[in-house]
Amino acid sequence: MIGVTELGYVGLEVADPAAWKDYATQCVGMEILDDGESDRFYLRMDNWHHRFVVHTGQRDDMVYMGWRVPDAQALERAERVLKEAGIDCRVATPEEAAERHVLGLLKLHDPSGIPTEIFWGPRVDMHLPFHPGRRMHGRFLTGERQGLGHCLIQAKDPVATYKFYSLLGLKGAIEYHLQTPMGLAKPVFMHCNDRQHSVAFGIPSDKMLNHMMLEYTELNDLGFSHDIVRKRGIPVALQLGKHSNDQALTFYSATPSGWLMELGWGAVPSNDNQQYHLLDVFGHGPEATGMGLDVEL
Ligand code: MBD
Ligand code: FE
Repeated sequence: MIGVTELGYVGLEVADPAAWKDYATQCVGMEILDDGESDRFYLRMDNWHHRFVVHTGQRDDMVYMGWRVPDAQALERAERVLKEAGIDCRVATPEEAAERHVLGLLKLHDPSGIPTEIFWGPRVDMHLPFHPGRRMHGRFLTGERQGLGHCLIQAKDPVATYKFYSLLGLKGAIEYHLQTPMGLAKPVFMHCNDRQHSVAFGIPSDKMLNHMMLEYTELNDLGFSHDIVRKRGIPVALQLGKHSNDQALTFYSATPSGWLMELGWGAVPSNDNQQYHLLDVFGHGPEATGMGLDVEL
C-alpha cells in the first residue's frame, strides 16, 4: 500500500478558456494565475502554486489527477509497490516534475485509463497569499488533511478500480444503493485523510470526470455561489441538499465543460466504520437531466 495523503491537484482540458476564467472566479471564487504559458493557466484555492492546471484543448474533461505522498522515500516506495502489483508506471523527468511545480512524480494510469500522477513536494507560494476571484467570507477547505476536494470518476471495471485506489492507500466501500434510469447503482467512496471521500465511482459516466466537489469553510460562500449560479441561469442537476455519507450541504451545476461542479459546506470527517444509505438527508432534488447524475438521492 502506497499511502497517498491527499488529492493534491487536477489537470483539466477545456475548449473555452475565457468561459472557464469567468466561471472559476465569479461562480466559484478561485484565483487565476497566469504564468505566461499560452496553452494553459492555473487556478488557485490556497497558497499552493495551483490546485488546477487548465489546458486549452477539445476534450472538456479531466486529464490527470495528482495524488500526494510525503517525501522522496515514499515516492520510491510507491514505485516498488506499483511494480510488484504489475502496474506500469514511469518516473517523470526533471522537466516533467518542473512542469507540475513539484519535486518528483510518477506517471501511471488507473484501470479506466485516467492519467494518474503520484508526487511529492508541491510548490507552496507563501509569498503569494490566496486572493479569491470574487469576494469571500471564508476560504476553500483544503490542507494536508483535506486535499482540494473530491472527484467522481468513470470506472469501467469497478472491482479493478477499487483495487487500484486501495493500492494507492485509499479506504472505503459502497456507501449507497441508488435508483437510476439504468437500474440500481452502488457507488463506492474512498478516503485517504479527513475528507470523507477524495474519489468516488460507480455511477455511469461518459467523461473521465462526472463531477468535482470543492468545499467552503463558510456557509455564506456556498450561498453566494448558489445565488450567482441561479442568477446566471446555469443548469442545476441536483438542487441544494445534504448528503447522508459526508453530511455536506451541496448543489451540482454545470461547468463550461459540461461536467458538473458540486459546491459544498459542512462535511464531517471520514470514518473507517462503513455504512450505506438509500437516500440523502434532504434536498438534492433533480432539476436539469442528462448531465450525468440522473440519480434519485
Ligand atoms: C457525494 O459527494 C456524491 O457526489 C454523491 C452522488 C453521493 C454522496 C456524496
Ligand atoms: Fe460528490
